[in-house]
Amino acid sequence: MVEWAIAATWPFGRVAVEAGSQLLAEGIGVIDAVEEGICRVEVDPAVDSVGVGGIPNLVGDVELDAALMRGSDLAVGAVASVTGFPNPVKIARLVLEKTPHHVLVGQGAERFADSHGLARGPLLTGSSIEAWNKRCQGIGNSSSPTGHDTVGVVALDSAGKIAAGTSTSGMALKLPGRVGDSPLVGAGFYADDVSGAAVATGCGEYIMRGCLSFRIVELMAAGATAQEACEEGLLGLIKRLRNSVTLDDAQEDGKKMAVLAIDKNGCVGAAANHGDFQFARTSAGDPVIHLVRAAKVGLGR
Ligand code: SD4
Repeated sequence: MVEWAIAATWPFGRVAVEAGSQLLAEGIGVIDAVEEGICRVEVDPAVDSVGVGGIPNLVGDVELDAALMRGSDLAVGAVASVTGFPNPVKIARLVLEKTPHHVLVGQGAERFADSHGLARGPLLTGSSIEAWNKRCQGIGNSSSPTGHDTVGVVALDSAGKIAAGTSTSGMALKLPGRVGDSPLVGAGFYADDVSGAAVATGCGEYIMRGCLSFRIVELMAAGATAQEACEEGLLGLIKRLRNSVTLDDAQEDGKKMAVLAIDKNGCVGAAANHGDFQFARTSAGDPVIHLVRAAKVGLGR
């Protein structure tokens, strides 16, 4: 029997790790643990970039992206541009389990969620409306697409099964219908029991150009540790894009990227092109929730 382990992006991922680890400790399957962990973050109105209280798009609607991937058979469920549902990851789970498809968007996803009786609920909160107004006026945060964080969760259960999941309101002031990396398999997430799982957070437009999560899982498949894979994968993308964009040591929010991975032994790694990325993790062997600052990678120019 392997030892379970779970990790989630950002300090707000602590509640995901808390909830998910309880299930893993009880022997509940990894996809349930990942989904439940993400659900907890989605319904927390204090997290201003995921689910309820998430960042509105350009016209003031909260459009959510979410996904789940099961590493045993590479099955995926994802939704994009969904409004009116506090838990888009629950829709993603239903897509994975109840349809022959992998991705549903917008109204189609919402109708599907209704047909399965998922709860609708308001996403805008007083503070998200206030933040949106300020952004539109260029107060505080600039009117550039700043302000965006994804909850990404990777986990291994005691049966050796791996899963990954994501949920986000995407980039602030995004165009209606804009889809980021978070619901795109291989870009924002990937999971394969044979080698490991990875999730990404940050500028989706750059992350998807490198299929970053898939790349990191492939590096683990080739023998890299989770830490080595995160550093090499992210640095490789930074190098590859350096002629068109400067992603090294990103100071601007809109250029930040970070990755988090778990290998098939439950070892966790992370990397970012800035110094602000922290993640939460715990495991059966060390059942305390640690908040860890990720290694910063860059070209050092
Ligand atoms: C997106 N990657 O929609 C997401 C946003 C994010 O940290 O994670 N920001 O592009």
